[in-house]
Amino acid sequence: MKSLKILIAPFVVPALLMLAACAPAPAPTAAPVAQPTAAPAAAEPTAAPKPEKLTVLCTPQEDWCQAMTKAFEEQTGIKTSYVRLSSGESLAKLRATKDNPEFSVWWGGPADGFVAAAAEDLLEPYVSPNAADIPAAQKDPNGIWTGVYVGALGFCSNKDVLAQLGVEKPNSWDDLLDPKLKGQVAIAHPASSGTAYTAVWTQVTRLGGIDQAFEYLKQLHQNVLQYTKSGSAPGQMAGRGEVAVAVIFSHDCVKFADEGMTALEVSFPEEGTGYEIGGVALIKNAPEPEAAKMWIDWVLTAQAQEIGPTVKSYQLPTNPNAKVSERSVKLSEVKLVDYNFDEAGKNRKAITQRFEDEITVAPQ
Ligand code: S7P
Repeated sequence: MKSLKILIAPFVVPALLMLAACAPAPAPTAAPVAQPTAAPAAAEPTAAPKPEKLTVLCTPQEDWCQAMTKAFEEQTGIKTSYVRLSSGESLAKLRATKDNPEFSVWWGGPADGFVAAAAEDLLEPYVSPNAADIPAAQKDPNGIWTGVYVGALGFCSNKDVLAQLGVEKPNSWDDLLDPKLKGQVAIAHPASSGTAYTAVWTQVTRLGGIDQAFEYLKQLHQNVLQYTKSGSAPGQMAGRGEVAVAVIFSHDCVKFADEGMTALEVSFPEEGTGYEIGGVALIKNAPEPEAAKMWIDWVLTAQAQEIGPTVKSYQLPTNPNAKVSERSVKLSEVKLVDYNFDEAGKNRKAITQRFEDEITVAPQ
């Protein structure tokens, strides 16, 4: 029987280690909302009118999107609405509405999705003054995207189902290939889901190439019951006992367990796992650019980054002054692969197409 091992990360970037080790910040009492700094080149001496509304493209969990937009609206008076879409869906939406964008800012989802969007000229660089607080490894130096949270990918298992199957909690990527787990693994489709794409790029990184990753994914396909649209949905399937193991971000598994799916437990692969830097970015030709910049300034503050745990979203904050929930999985406690967000983002289109062509159509 394998035991769960929590290993010290040899590859995690020093800035991430610093993040995990940071001390709790003082309570964020009445922190002022940062104001956008970049004045137009030929600014008139009169003050610009206050933005009235903002539409956010929101990728994390629905309740976090709600809590964030509500808090921003209360603090700024800007009428703020959102639409929740998965990462790949967000990319497709931005692509389809490129000439007439519906959204001004994209908040949440792994950074490689933002890299992919930038490669298609869908984003507008914006270096927030508050980005100075965010570690260099967690932001694009040119302000294409800035990190707002981080979290590790993991296995989210239903211990009752595992017990019925006579299978131990998985501690390795190869454990997911156990024939006893046929039809018992769920993961999202990487074309729609940033979570699933993180899982795919993790294979590329740990196995040393795209072809090798597809070899593994073909084997895994034999045990996969379903590729869902949303990245966290497999965790809920495991929570309901529909499958034994879900491959999702570990913080989503903790959230579902805290919300009542008490048979769920998190484990990590000993070989190393991938992680995300959740990003925020200004959308090119945004209809509400000033409000979008105010949103970006605000989501980088410690105060805004402490809202997540109030709705059981336990991603780690990127602002070192934000308090870290004791329910958060610290990256320093997990063995991570050397995840290259730029490379992952640049390869996203080709890899997701190949996944569609080679994996989803393959017999089981
Ligand atoms: O649920 C929160 C979270 O896991 O969702 C984001 C995720 O990538 C979006 O969902 P998709 O996988 O469906 O794209 C993560 O950034 C975030 O931590």
